[in-house]
Amino acid sequence: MTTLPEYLKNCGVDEDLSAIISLIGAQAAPIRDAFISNQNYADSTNSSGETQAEMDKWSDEHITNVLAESGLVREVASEEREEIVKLSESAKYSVVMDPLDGSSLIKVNLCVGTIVGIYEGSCMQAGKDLKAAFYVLYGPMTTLTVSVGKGVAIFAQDKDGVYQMLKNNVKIPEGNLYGSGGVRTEWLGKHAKFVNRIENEGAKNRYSGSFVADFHQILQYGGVYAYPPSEKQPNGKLRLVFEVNPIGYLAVQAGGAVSNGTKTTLDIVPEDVHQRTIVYVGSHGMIAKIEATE
Ligand code: AHM
Ligand code: MG
Repeated sequence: MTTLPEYLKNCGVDEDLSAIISLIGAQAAPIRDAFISNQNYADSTNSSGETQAEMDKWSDEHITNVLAESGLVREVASEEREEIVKLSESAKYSVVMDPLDGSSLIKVNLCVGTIVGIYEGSCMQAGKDLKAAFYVLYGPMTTLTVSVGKGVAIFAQDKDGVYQMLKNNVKIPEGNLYGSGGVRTEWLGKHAKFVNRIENEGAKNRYSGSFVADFHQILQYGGVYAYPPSEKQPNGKLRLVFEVNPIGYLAVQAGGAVSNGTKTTLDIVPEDVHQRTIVYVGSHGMIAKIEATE
């Protein structure tokens, strides 16, 4: 079996990038341990105005501290922090992260995860310029799904904490699953028409409320994850930098696509680190259908 460090070496990834991926992957054990004593919501909101779970704050502080100590990271931008944190000025790479995505599901013990993107230079770059993207899923297994621009591979942690390859060259099949955020009665015309069309073509609804877990399913079974606009939230809910770019990059590396309903989100250079975007991510055919919907 190929381990994560072996895979990254075979892909020609440099030592610092490989070390950052492995270091964040290794935080799965302390993050899992922290769930039991951080079950509640905190008395604070994040920069998007959402109530933070204790685990949101815990994972954010924990990963940021580990990256600061490593000396390997120039900047960290986190969904849970207002400002970009400057770490080691001479370091080559910067990290963007949603330290705990799907955190409303912690209390009910459903699958949540950590989403990470890595850039050379600063954090404020278009998703197409990512050097690596990955997510760790805290499910029945701890898995790490990664791309360093050479396709997508999935690893699972063994009993010794080593990430062993489960699958290489993962390709999104066309599939017929869909998951859509928002409230159906608040969906606007284009999204409603799209869902109506794919349901009539046999698409089946599966949505957990954890983007990272819902995407992991789409990655392997095919279909589309969507967080559409509404009157109240014209740009949807998800954040471009921390959520949509890393997942979108992985989708494209798996032969799929990501879009705001009109064009790819990977070309957008962020103006605000917390900006939101409408997102459709998944199989090529599904993304072509939303883009073709008026
Ligand atoms: P989070 O990063 O605070 O967990 O928020 C993002 C989450 C996504 O994981 C998920 O797809 C979405 O919000 C669920 O939102 P909703 O409850 O509106 O369906
Ligand atoms: Mg999130």
